[in-house]
Amino acid sequence: MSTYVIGDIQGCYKPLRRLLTTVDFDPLRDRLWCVGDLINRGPKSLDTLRYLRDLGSSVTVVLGNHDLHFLAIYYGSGLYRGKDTLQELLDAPDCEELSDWLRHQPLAHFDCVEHREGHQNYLMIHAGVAPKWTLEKTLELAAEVEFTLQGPNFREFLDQMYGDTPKRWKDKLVGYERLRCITNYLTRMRFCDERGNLDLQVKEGLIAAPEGFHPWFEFERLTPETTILFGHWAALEGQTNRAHVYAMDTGCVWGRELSMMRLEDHQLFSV
Ligand SMILES: [Mn+2]
Repeated sequence: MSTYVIGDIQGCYKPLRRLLTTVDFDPLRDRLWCVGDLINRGPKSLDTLRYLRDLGSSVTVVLGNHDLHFLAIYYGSGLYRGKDTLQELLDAPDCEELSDWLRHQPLAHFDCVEHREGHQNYLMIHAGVAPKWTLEKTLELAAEVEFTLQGPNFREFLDQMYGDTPKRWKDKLVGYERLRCITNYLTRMRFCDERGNLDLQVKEGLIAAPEGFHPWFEFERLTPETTILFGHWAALEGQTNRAHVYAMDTGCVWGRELSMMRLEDHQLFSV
């Protein structure tokens, strides 16, 4: 059995299938972890979502900003944007089932994987974790959003989800401001400052850091006990310059590569 973590697929169904073929991926034996942004911007969101859903218990997904954006559109609160490529999915006869499956996926996933030299803990999130969050806190806060997204008020949450404020995490935040803030850290963050103030505008690589801001992973406190797997930031081109922090988005949807890492030996594969 092998466990593979794959970068942002964004509807790039053919590269996904090609990459899985190169490692002879077998859903009866192997596991596939997806860092989120399964769909949108690429050409085949419907095929991608059907395929991943049909992998059943052999797939583990965390939700990305594009996945949440799709849910907001489908359930009526999000506006379809010019660059979105979700129409085929929205028109599909099984869109309801696929949306329901997506809505029940987590925003953070923690697990232990056996290596040749023992075992390693992994945390997978789409974007990042706030500076002062511990592992336990990250999982608890993610669960608050998951609980809402899977509960009776999920439409109201999707309505309230958009927005760049609050700029910074505070334990005393309540209601939808609290849930929006958690969601922004876990699914949208690239740069923040040491107090956790978010910059949600800059999308380029490390040299584009606004004054006083740094990549979020310069502040994280989870490594080396836990290895972090994330996507969302294609401009990093897979490089974080930090041990135990793996940037899996290598910009397949922008004509670059789809990347995957085998967790048992950290071997990389890409198409
Ligand atoms: Mn993203």
